[in-house]
Order: sequence, then C-alpha cells, then structure tokens
Amino acid sequence: MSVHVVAARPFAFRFETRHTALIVIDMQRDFIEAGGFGESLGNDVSRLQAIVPTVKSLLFACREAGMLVIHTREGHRSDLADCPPAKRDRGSPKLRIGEAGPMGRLLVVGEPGQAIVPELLPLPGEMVIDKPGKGAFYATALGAILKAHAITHLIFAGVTTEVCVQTTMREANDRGFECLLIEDATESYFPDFKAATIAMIIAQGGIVGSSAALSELTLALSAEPVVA
Ligand code: C5J
Repeated sequence: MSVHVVAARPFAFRFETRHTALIVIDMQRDFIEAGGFGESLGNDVSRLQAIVPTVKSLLFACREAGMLVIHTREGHRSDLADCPPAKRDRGSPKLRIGEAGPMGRLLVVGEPGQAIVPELLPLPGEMVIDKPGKGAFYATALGAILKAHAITHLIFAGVTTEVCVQTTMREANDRGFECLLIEDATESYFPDFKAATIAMIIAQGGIVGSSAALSELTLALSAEPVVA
C-alpha cells in the first residue's frame, strides 16, 4: 500500500491515489460569471472568480497523480419538475431558476450558464454529475460511481463552501468516506461563511473531515509515498 500523507488540520489525511477521487463542485458560469444565478441573488461573483486558477492547479495535480476526477453541476430539468417551490421561490432574485438571463435559463441543464467555466472544463473521460440539490449524492449516481471505482477517500473543491461543498462533504462523511477540503480551492460569496464552514468541518477532532491548503496536497503528492 503506497500512502500519501497531507499535513491537514486537525489530522493528517492519509490516502492512496487509486482509492481517492477529486470532486470539484459546481464551478459553473451560473455561479461564477456576471449574469448568472449567483449574481441574480445579489452576490458579488468576483470572490468566486478568484479561485479559478487554484482549482485549475488542483485539477492538474490530481490528474497528474492519476486520481479519479469528478465534476458536479447544479441544474434542473427544463420542465423544472426537480426544482421544488421550496427552492425556486426563495429570496427576491432578479431572475428565478428557469427564467431566461444573458446565459440562457438559470440553472437549467444544457443552458450556457449551467456549463462549467471554460478554464476548468472536464477532460474527455472525466465524469460530470448534474445534481438538482445542494448535496451531490442526492438524486444522482455519485454513490454508485464511487463504489464501482473502489473510492474510499474524497478531496473537495468548488463553490460555494457553505452550501453545496459543505452539504456534499457531510453527505460523504455519513456514507463513510474520508474527506479533505482544499481550503484555497473553495469559496463563498460571504467570507465569514467560508471561515465558519471550515471551522465547523474540522471542529471536534474533524467531525466532518480535515482541511488543507493546495500547497500541502501538492507537497504530499511530490513526496515519496509511505509504504504501509
Ligand atoms: C448555491 C452552490 N449556493 N453550488 N449552490 O446555491 O453552492
């Protein structure tokens, strides 16, 4: 067994690349670019744009290490049958989910705004999971896909930290996966929420998982694996 060890908080994340997947959550134009769903809710999207280069470096590192890479996209059927009023009617956005904006219908599968930003496009063969909820396990094949690939460890990045990233990480932890959040490869429209989410994840000895900077992961990948 060749194990890499990341100096994560509050405990070291020990993983084998063949049993580990990178999950990049919702790095979509609708959250990151002007004119999308995130901006329609009144958010400043520039905070999310700022992490794109770090997520790109993370993707490069995990691809180079031969890890399974999975991308998720939040999105709904064009008839919105999978978008309940409890989701669609929230807040006072300029445009609601399903309404037409400059990048097409907001958060509808296949519309230009629902796509992953061009800098982070999946490579041929990488899986893309469209999810109607905040958690990536809800109403998707993610659990079955991870089982089929014998994945036991997950590395998380993407947006937003306290909504879809945290929800998915909690779902994963409940399903028995060891979870690591790459803290400079995730972002929120609200800096306090990002900090609070990381604090909640790693509190109580790492109740949901552990957290590390990308540099700590790349250092672990460049070091000789420990033979256990
Ligand atoms: C939100 C997400 N924030 N991907 N979605 O509605 O975090």
